[in-house]
Amino acid sequence: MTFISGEEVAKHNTRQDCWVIIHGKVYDVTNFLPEHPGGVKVILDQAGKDATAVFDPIHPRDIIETHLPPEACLGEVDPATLIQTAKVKTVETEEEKRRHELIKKKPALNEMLNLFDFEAVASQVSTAEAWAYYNSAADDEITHRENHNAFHRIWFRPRVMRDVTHVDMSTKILGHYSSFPLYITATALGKLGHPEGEVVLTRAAYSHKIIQMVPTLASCSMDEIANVCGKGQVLFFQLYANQNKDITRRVIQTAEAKGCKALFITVDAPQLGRREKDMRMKYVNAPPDIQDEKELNRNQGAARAISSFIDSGLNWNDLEWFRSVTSMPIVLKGIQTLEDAVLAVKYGCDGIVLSNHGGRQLDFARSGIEILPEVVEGLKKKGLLNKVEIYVDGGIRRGTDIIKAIALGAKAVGIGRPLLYAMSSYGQAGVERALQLLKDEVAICMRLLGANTLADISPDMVDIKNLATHVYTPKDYLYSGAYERLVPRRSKL
Ligand code: 173
Repeated sequence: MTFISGEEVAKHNTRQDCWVIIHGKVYDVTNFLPEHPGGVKVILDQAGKDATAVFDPIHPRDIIETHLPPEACLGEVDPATLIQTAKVKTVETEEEKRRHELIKKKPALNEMLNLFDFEAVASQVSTAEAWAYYNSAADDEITHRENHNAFHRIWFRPRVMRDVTHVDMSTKILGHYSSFPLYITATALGKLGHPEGEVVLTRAAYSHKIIQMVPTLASCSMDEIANVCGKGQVLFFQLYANQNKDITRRVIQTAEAKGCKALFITVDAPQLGRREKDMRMKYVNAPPDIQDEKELNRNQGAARAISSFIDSGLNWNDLEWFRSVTSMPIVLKGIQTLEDAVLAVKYGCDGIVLSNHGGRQLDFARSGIEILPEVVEGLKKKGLLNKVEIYVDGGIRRGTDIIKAIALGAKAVGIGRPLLYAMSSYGQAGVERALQLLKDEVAICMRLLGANTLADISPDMVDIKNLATHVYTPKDYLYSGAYERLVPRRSKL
């Protein structure tokens, strides 16, 4: 292996001649620049430098081997010069200093009593970028808040005088055992929240015997995730279809070969929603030389930076092609109407997720839980209900939320952000505790409802007469913050 000095690397810092250091290796990425899904600019910012810290949270380790020809690796950087780079890096910003103080003061894990506690801690101890990316949602974030609020419009009709000494909350999702009716849904960029990324969730899923859906845009590679799986652990795979069908095929087939048991195709994101918290973060952090309009358009937050590969042409006719490249069951993630639920069944899908992408896509999309009765009733009328499993995600924060979804006909629910918050603030132990808290809440809720098993939780145990009534006008924080009240002028007379 050739050794190259840091000074030498630094000379290759232009669009015509661009080298970067990643994990101690020097790469010539000049020819790759136009192909980078995140755009040229983000790489050019790192030209001639050690890009590892910027690279790691976004990319799985094996992406270099899969995207760059072997000759792009020019050698290893001289370790002596790397030490210098590391020294420069350890200068802490004020923001980081404050964060490290807060980390020292964070409550003990056993003080976390519900998922909101984790969210509160994560908002303090996460890096500004991680918080902006995980917490952000579309436009005025009205759907984001509505996702949880909708559960407040469902009330219980508990049954009493039943022997509830034993409760069994286990179920099967697409035929696979799950200790309770919840799976970890796909969320991108795990390493923003924790240096190890998604494998933290994989390990916690195993210890709780639940299923994890692996995201296309994980920070860990499929290999890294499969390698930490326990015996018999089940993974599903979430797909963002690539405009290049060969890549899509390869991604699906790799997931299947690594043992994933179902393909969840995301159908609600042909274009990424505007997540302004995320976008603003990049604006603040952008170096002064790219704070002009033209460059800013390319620099619209972590999500948009890596989303340009997504196929906005995805349509119902593609389902036949998906069937031809995989034998995994196919589930559409992001169904939001009965009409599309019917089409999903007609096109032979095995499941649907009623989801609005955690409120990150179309603001004013209804919550999954609100759509559930409409879909269940409609499919039942058409004799199609037994053809698909129905899942709901968005806004699940309590055991009672899970039971409400089960009562209304969901097979299971997905959960995303809350576990990222638990992971960002307390690592694997945090995720395990968050899941345990949910399990405890589910058990209590079942007992107090008079249900021994999930099958005993029936639609007549919930009162949904107000579910679809949006009686309260959602608060529009941006509008209210900007609105100037009309103050009548007082006459001086
Ligand atoms: O919600 C998201 O942030 C998301 O799904 C996504 C999509 C494309 C790139 C990065 C994240």
